[in-house]
Amino acid sequence: MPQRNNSNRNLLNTTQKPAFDVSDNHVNDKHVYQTDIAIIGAGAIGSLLYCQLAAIKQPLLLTRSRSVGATSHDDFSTITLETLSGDSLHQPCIQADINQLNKAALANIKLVIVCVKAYQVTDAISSILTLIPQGCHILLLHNGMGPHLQVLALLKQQPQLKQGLSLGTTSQAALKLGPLQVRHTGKGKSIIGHLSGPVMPLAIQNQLLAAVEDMSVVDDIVTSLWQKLIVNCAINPLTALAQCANGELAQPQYKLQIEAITQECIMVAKADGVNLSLPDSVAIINQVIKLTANNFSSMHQDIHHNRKTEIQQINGYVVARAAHHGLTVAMNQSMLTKITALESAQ
Ligand code: KPL
Repeated sequence: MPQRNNSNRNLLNTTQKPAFDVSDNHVNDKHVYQTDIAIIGAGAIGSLLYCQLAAIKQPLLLTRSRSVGATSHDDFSTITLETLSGDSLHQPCIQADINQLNKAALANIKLVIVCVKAYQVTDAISSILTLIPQGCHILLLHNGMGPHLQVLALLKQQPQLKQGLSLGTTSQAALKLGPLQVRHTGKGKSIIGHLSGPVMPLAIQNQLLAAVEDMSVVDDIVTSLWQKLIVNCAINPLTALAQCANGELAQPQYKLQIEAITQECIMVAKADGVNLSLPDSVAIINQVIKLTANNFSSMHQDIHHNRKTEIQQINGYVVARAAHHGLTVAMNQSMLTKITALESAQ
């Protein structure tokens, strides 16, 4: 069991300036959050990022209902992070229900980090778009690809909002232990990069880079996301179908399937203008299999817990882009069909 360390890190007991400048408990025009970064989504990665940012500057956690740990009249609660070394860090958590917010409350927000599941991104953006201030930057951080195209279309409809869009991905691993309790289970690189509109304000970007260990900015985020997508296209459905940990895919019987999935992805990426190498991609997949040997992929866990998976934004994205270019991707199609069948059987 990780050692508990409740003594000196409970920031709720400090005299820190509150990040919320009102005294009553109802969201109305007088409420203005004094934070400049908001995170949408209190899943494992959203909660982990929240804690990592909170160590530097108080962010705001936006969810669809404050049932994630707070009572309906309680915007202030505590979020607990179990660190890689087993310590428990307790930090103040300021959260709000997206459905109860108004524009004034978010007037100071300069960056919204969207950490919901890939299939929830468009809805989350639609809910928040009219609430965030003009020029507020949006960073999408989710598995798979595709939602960025819908978000780009939404932003195009409202050019007067001047919202910049960045994309990112993280290989940090985390496990949600409870409503406001998360365990950091693995180190990993995180990357972000600009996609459209005004760039992320430098001061905000620097806060993010300072808060998240091993996070960097890349010039060509779409290529990096394709590279990550290929890893997910191979590992996620195969582990979900075989109900195994990632390490099991090192067995020789998976070699041909992994290569076939990868080869198709590379063909489609190329048609999309992204050049990736087959040997390099297979080597990266094998490295991830080795490094995360004891982990269960997110799709394995989703199937295991009878949850909707991100198959449409993983192999489904490759199938959709292949169809767009008139290409055939039998292996990715087969993964999509099999996982969709598993989901509907649930
Ligand atoms: O991102 C992942 C996932 O599980 O979704 C991998 C890289 C496959 C690690 O488990």
